[in-house]
Amino acid sequence: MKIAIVCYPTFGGSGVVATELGIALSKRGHEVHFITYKQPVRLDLLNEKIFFHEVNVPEYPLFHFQPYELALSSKLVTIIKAYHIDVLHVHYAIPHAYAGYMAKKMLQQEGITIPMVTTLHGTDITLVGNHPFYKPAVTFSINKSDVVTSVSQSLKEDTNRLFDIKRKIKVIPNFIDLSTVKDTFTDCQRGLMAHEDERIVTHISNMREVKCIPDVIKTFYHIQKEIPSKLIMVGEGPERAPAEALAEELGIASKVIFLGNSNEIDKVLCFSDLFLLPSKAESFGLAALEAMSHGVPVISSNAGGLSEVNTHGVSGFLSEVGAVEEMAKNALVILKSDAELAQFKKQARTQAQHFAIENIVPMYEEVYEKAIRKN
Ligand code: GMT
Repeated sequence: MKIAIVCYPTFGGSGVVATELGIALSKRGHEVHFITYKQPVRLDLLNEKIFFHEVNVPEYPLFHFQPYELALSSKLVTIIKAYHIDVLHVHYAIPHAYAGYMAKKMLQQEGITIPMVTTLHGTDITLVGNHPFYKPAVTFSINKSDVVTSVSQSLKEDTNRLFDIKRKIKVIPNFIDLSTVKDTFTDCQRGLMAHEDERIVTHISNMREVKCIPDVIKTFYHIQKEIPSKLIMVGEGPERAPAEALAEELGIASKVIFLGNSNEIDKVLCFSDLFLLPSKAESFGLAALEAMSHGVPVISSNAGGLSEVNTHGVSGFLSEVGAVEEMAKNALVILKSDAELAQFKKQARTQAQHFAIENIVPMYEEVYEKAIRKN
């Protein structure tokens, strides 16, 4: 098949899933065309099966907001025609499903029909899409998609609760390519981050309000009172500076290391003992799955789809949003002894296998094939 993928090229989970999916599809013989405004961060290989088409939005002083949807839908029309694309897969409803629908309509005028698959990722539904400013357009473009998928059962339920959706939503969970997960790194730099006797606790996110960054710092505050430990914070976002200030205020700044954005999270996860994800909303929690695949147990909230990924008492523990003391208590259960930690690490890795890429990618292939047949 010839598949066009539209996604955000940044560090967010939806872009990561879209990129990994495209790479996996290309390895299975499909031709994949990424269409977005920048080369996706995880897309480091372009070859005869993987193409990248940049959407350019020239600055024009008349526009207070540059019309990205317009540029994207025009680019889609051009690429779909030039490469005879069979199926369009848009990740994240806003504004991709909207632009995709416009492209479909333009192509129809020329006698070309193409099915559009829309994958809902979370904030496009629970936070941004649900805002009255966007809701009518988001509802419309979801209903106009030929197939709608969501990354968890929880997100499917949220979508049906918050929007008037006429389409059946198919759940296709996010996935992980375990073959690329390295158990050992020759250059694993644990020694640069912590002393031999210290546990390493990690958090990775875009540091937005929804991630409850103060709860990460507070949970770690309770942990480090009981056991020698360090907290590694990976990512950038508006909550980073307040988190640095909070660490300072709590007197733990020397134990909290902010690394900024990184393309090498596997190198951080290889020396991590525990992952914290106390978000107040999380459709899936790809970062938690990535941690688990590296054998890092997860202490998370029970928001959204997190309970579909992290199993309480097995791959880690779940608590109510904001229950920082309980999260710290659970963290200490895991971290207190080498034997307990080893057991949870093993269980986390086993749990991650439920989301192995080889089980999930065929589900998308089936969706594409059906959509093309019905087109
Ligand atoms: O978590 C974010 O803020 C980024 C966001 C995105 O759109 O990239 O992540 C969402 O999609 C990921 C991939 O499907 C999910 O793993 C995240 O749970 C989801 N985030 C939220 O629902 C807050």
